Amino acid sequence: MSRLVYVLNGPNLNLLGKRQPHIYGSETLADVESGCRALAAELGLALRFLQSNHEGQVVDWIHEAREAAGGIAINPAAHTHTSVAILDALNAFDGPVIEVHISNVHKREPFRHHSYVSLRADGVIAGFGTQGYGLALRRLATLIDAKAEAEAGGPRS
Ligand code: DHK
Repeated sequence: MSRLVYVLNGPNLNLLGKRQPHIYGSETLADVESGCRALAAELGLALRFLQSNHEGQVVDWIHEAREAAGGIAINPAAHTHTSVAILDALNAFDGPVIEVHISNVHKREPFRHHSYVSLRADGVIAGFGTQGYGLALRRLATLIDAKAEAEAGGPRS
């Protein structure tokens, strides 16, 4: 079981720290990436940390993850609420998937309350700010370990 994890970020997250800081906070995406890299090293995970404003690019990265990765953490941003294409791509991925939202989408406009990605996600984190990324990595590490154990025929002694 691969310990490589993809952390995928959708549209406008390149503006993190500058865009609506009262909602998304003041950390930049580069800050989030360096926090994730430090934690991944602690957890024994390798990381591919990516952002795109284009839906098809996110789909292509999920296809790439199918071949290489043990898990995916994804903040699909606005695509959360619209993208059957991203849901279909995630449905073609075998490992654990954790959906991350920086803000509490359920406290916001009604159109943000529905997520296509939640139909596939093994867990959803919302409203924990950028800390949610670290929580997602910890959960992925647990799920990847559990899957590896199950594949090896039970817990190691
Ligand atoms: C980020 C976005 O860009 C929004 O479109 C989502 C999500 C919420 C977040 O909270 O990280 O609705």
